[in-house]
Amino acid sequence: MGMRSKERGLFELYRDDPERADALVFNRRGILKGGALAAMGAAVGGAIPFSGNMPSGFIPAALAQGAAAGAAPKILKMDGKADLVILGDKPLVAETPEHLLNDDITPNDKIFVRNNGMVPDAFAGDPNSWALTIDGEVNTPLKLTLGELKQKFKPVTYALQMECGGNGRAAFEPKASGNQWGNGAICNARWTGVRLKDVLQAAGLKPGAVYTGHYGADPHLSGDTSKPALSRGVPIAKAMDDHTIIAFAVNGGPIPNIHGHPLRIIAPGWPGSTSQKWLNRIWIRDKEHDGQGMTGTSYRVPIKPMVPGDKADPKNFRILESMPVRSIITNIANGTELKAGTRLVGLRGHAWAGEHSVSDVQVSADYGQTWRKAKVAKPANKYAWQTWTAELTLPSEGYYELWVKATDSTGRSQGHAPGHWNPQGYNGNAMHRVAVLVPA
Ligand SMILES: Nc1nc2c(c(=O)[nH]1)N[C@H]1C(S)=C(S)[C@@H](COP(=O)(O)O)O[C@H]1N2
Ligand SMILES: [Mo]
Repeated sequence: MGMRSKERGLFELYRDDPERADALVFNRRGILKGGALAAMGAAVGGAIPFSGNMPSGFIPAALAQGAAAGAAPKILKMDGKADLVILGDKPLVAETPEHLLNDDITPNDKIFVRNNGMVPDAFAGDPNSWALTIDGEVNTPLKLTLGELKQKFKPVTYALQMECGGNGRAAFEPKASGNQWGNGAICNARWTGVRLKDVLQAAGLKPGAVYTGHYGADPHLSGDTSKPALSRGVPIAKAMDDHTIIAFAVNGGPIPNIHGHPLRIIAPGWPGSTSQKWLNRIWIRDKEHDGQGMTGTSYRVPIKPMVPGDKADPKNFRILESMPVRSIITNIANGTELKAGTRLVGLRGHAWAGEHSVSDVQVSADYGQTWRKAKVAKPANKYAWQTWTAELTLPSEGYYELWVKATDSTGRSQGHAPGHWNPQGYNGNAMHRVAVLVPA
């Protein structure tokens, strides 16, 4: 980690007052100033061969992410979990740094953690005795134990993305409220369960069925047991998708308690909040569900562009459904010092696009002046992320940023800053940037 804390001053200035840092470093036409170029080079730990391509207002990845002196990330210490970065303790929220997501199938220890309430005590009974109620707009309300679910319905196993609605939020400027996720609120594990569709067909949907409402056993943060910590849902069409499942296993074993043991929904490609953990009730609604997390501007995005920083009028918002296209570099950590003399860099990572597939991935080492196409693999199944590989050539020693951007099957891509600012920072899919240093 040779490029950390080379010069504390500029690190801290970029962290605390990026605008002033920018004014100090760039001149009014947005070109790096001579003395400042040297200062920035010192701050990032090496000369910057492609500094001429850096746009004004640009915060180098080495300074924008990772820990500056005195702000070391808090690492989750939990049995069965890798070194995730804690974003909040109450409720417990922890991000998987991008470079820990290199596996094609995310192992349990690397699944990010997002809670809205308290983590319930692990269910002490026989998991097969856990009960799930299906009621509301159905002909036959059902109360099924997990054992009965397994007996009555066909099990399916898929690799499925599960991504928090706020993934990428940290890139918004001005800051959006909520957990300041980098790009690590994503996992692609192999989930086993039964199709929600099969269970809803067994209950028989009434013609008035419009939306699902999900409930789990986790207590509200306030301790008030009459309030659910979170209760979101999906339109019936999404509930009837073959890949929306009620999962009782992940990666071949029971779901760990922190991830919703013994039963949860996985509604892939949609905000993770629709994937209810510790699931004990699905209420079929005759209107859009209005549970905890469904109203106001929660998990909602503006229907027309907002002035960044403006106050929101919930009237102009719609529910966030498909997650946006995103790509990450997973084989090199941000802030890596490569071997002296390195010129050819092999890159690898994943890309995904909510309801859509990824049609193109490109990488750049010169701040987006030139791009190289990556090889993109097909997904294991619909809603699995896609693994990509690429190579980049570096002309000399110095400080570089490796950038990646993906384009989805509808032509949407990623900018180097998140567009369409919104107060809670959804749909922020800025390119992932990884700073590397090639020492002299
Ligand atoms: N019961 C319950 N389910 C929940 C949540 C919660 O707080 N309570 N958080 C949701 C959110 S916002 C996300 S992103 C995912 C995270 O799942 P994970 O912690 O297994 O990664 O769970 C969802 N399901
Ligand atoms: Mo989330």
